[in-house]
Amino acid sequence: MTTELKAGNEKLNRLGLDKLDYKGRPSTLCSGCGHDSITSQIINVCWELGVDPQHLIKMSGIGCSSKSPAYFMNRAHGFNTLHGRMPSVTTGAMMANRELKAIGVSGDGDTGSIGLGQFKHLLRRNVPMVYIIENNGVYGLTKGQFSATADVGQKLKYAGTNELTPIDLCLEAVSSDCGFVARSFAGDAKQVRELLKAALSYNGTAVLDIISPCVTFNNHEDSTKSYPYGKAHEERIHDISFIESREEIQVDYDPGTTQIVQLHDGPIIQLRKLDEDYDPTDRGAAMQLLEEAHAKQEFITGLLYINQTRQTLSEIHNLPRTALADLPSEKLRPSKEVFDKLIGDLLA
Ligand SMILES: Cc1ncc(C[n+]2csc(CCOP(=O)(O)OP(=O)(O)O)c2C)c(N)n1
Ligand code: SF4
Ligand SMILES: [Mg+2]
Repeated sequence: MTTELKAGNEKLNRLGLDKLDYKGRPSTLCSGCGHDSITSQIINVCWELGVDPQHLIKMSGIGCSSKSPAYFMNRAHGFNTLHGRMPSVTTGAMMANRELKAIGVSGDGDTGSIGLGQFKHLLRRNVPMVYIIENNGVYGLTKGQFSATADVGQKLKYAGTNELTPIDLCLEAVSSDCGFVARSFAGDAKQVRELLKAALSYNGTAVLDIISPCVTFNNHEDSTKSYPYGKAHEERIHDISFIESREEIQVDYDPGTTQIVQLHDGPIIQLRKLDEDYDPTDRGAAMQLLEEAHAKQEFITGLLYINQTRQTLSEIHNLPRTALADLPSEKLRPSKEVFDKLIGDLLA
């Protein structure tokens, strides 16, 4: 158990913090917006896992989704960057202090339209962070224009008909060999919660593409990003449970029905197979599943791909555990000899 009772029956997590300590400001989003459901699960999971708010950075771009970090974890640091530029700012922050934990919240426009190049390079670099895309198929903040994930042929009252083929952000992530790729639905609180826990325990970039309906501009029955569509069509490729390493591990093992994935530092993800016989460590299978789902207009959710063999950017560059700001200047600056050699080489 990660929670304990203190006198007065108030629940505290292992840092001695109450769930209220993980909340943010009151949301200003439309009532019923999927983004707020995701925020609630971030609060629940961070409290339950005992994530230290003072070592967490909340990063975002611009959009209704990108406003979400204001609504969770008041005690954490936050940076609302420019539209589509959250990946590069987060890369810089994680290079400066690899001991931080980063949660980025972005939108389908922020990631799939203006920020697609930044997104791909973040994945290529394997910057350690949880990257949440609150995917509603529209630019909610600027009043409902189609985004790059909108379905071809979709009609909206004000935006007209979308003529362009959608970008599948999970497919983009798998093709960049991102080591943790999952899709979920804001209306499926349990799955969002378990995937968030696993993503927070993953060492590298963990992408969660969460279909998060915009109740104001894109919640019609024929939209694949709506509550009615999600509720009627969600097909989970497995049931997922996350088991922390400090808990006693009791796996209900029924051969052929569960798949165990052990993360590097101990925690376990247990996947219970539903109809599909699906192996999330097979990159080709992940791409095929996504292609097939796209062709058949299926809304599949779950952990699509996991690969724990890639080094993170901090590991590749052998960064010190100490934040750069805390290193003494003699460790940050090259010595005179090294500097002279460098200049000499450049002039040669
Ligand atoms: C450089 C730049 N271009 C365009 C905009 C206008 N703009 C603000 S938010 C946004 C789209 C947001 O859509 P999305 O990321 O899907 O977030 P949502 O509001 O749907 O959650 C756009 C185009 C901007 N702020 N900056
Ligand atoms: S406009 Fe859409 S995305 Fe923005 S807060 Fe309202 S429901 Fe949410
Ligand atoms: Mg959007």
